[in-house]
Amino acid sequence: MRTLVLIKPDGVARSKVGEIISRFEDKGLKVTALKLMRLDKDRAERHYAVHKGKPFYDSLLNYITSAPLVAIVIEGNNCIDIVRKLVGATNGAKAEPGTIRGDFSTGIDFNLIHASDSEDSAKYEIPIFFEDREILSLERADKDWL
Ligand code: FUP
Repeated sequence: MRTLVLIKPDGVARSKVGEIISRFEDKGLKVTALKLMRLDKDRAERHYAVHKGKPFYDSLLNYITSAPLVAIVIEGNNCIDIVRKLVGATNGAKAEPGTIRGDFSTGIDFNLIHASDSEDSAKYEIPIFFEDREILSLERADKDWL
């Protein structure tokens, strides 16, 4: 199973890339693709197509394209649910302490991170950021313990 994680422009600008990736690695998940990139408007519109027409859509697009982000493919058992739990509630003010948003965000406008919410979403979102050949097949050295 795969999921897409984005460390959004605030997470990159606030130098939280290492800490955020560590949370997924510490949990026992695998990073199988990783890219620092500036998202163009076309890809941002595809990624957030489900939110088109909503009041926050334009500001969301501005935010996600405003500066570099880090796109990551994560793999592992139940990775979609596990990653969503580690990320926390959408609004950082409501997210539990110990989650990424709960620890680093105070609101909904800048909430540091995106994570696919279902297998269908992951299958839709991953190709927006990565070609198949950019997602590597690799094993963790500690795989027998995870
Ligand atoms: P999440 O799955 O937790 O990332 O949240 P959503 O897919 O519902 O929303 C995507 C992004 O839209 C959020 F990260 C922030 C933004 N958003 C708002 O700005 N206002 C809202 O009311 C809902 C979402």
